[in-house]
Amino acid sequence: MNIREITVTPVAFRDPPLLNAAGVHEPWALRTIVEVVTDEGLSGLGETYGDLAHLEKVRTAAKALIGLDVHAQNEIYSRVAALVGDVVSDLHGLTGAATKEKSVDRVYSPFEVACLDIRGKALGRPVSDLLGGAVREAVPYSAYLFYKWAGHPGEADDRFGAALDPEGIVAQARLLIEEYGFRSIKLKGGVFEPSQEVDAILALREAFPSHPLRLDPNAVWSVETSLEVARALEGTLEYLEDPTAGIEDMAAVAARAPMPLATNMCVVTFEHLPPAIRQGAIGVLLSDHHYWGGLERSVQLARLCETFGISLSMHSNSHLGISLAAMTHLAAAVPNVATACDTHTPWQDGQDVVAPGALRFVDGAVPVPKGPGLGVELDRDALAVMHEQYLTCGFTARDDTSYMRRFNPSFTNTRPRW
Ligand code: GKR
Ligand code: MG
Repeated sequence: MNIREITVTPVAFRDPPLLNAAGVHEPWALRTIVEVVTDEGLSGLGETYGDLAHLEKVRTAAKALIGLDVHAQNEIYSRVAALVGDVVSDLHGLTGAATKEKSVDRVYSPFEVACLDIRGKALGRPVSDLLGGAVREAVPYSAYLFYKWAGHPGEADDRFGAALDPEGIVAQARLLIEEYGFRSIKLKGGVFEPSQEVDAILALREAFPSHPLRLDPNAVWSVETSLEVARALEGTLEYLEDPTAGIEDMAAVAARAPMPLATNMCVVTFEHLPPAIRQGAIGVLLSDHHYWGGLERSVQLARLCETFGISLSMHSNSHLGISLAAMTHLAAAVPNVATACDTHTPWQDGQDVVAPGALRFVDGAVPVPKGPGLGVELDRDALAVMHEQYLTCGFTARDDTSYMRRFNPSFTNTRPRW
């Protein structure tokens, strides 16, 4: 089963003004859709980031993989590694430092997922079977709350409305839980004074007494502030995500915080694991196959975490259904995913490149697609529309900070901020 052709299609879709430590989401989110076709006519899908520097690497890699067997993952990885010469970083910095290894893993990931999709189709088995077999029939996700403006400046308000204080956050949680049935809640913090964000968590606790809660300020607090927040939220949080920056400072907080610390920022590639484990910096790793080198490497990561007593959950960025399908197969096949995974799906509000029907939420969980491979099909009309949007939207890289500065010129993306 050799690769005959690879199509790489950048797409853009509408995104609400979600606030975070780096600024605010722009009106368009970007992704890249990868379709691999074999000489036997089987095709597989992958999805990755849409930033131009990354897209160019994906395009270059695609050309270098023609003719390779879809099972030859070591060879595919080496070819990608040979091409991704430099470190490719993103402008927002919300997924931690860029390294050479992470840059290679990010480019490799969509090809690996697409090849697994093909291998599953060839066998007539879901991707979760290729990863060891599903240990759960559905994967629970969390209600991922964001402080947000009512709408993008100059545009009509969106249907989610504003959420700029604890009441707004509780209202947003009610909406998402009502629509999706989520059974745990994550709040993206790092936007307001830490005490306001503590109040929002306490308001959520009161409104949803039995939903596990998490708070993630994307490392904008000092060690001192992190400890103050951790003490104020003792007994309230399932875990505190990336309160502060870097393995050393995370370890300093972890040593005295009453709850486990989680990260998708200080441990983002295999080389970060030894120092983080040595220093006891984290209790939970938020894996993400988009930068951990695909699904099989994420399974290997899960085994390592189990060995070292680190629990697992999953990180997300704005994404579409190919990613959701891949995340679901992965989390279904990894026994030690202990808590609900993150997803941005509700914020895409129905926009997708996959045909409707294969993915749905039942009580906050996505049933693992049963069809062969990823179990999702491309909606080619939707793909064409989203590609056209990419060509006309005027955005080529996610830049939450510059967009925020248009409305608040004194905003800076510095750490620590509090
Ligand atoms: O979408 O604004 C966002 C998030 O802040 C995202 O970019 C982060 O990478 O979800 C992420 C996180 O958990 O840090
Ligand atoms: Mg995070």
